[in-house]
Amino acid sequence: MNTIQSVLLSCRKVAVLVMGTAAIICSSTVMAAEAAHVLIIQDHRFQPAELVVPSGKKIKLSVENRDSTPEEFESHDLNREKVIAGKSTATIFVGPLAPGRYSFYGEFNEKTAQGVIVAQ
Ligand SMILES: [Cu+2]
Repeated sequence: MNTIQSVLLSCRKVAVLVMGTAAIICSSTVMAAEAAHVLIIQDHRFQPAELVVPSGKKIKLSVENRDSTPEEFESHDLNREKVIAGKSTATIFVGPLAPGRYSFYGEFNEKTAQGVIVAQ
């Protein structure tokens, strides 16, 4: 085996080790971070209008606006506001939340876009 082959072989071993480490890091991250809770905006309404989430955990909300017009996710209870362009998805992190009900609404269509997050 010449030096170049030896180096290549070492590199391959390192690469495998690095990939193994990355895989371990990835899987622990997946375990720590819960899947996103999906809220859909359609016809200026939130679906579901009542979203149940676990209390005491950081919550990732994936808010998909299927309308062609922008909407603003607004919640005084959660201290969050975020504009979501039409036909796009935004991620909003909330919590960890104490058990309870946290209302939110779409500021641009407040009459119809109403919802509540229930932490339990
Ligand atoms: Cu969850």
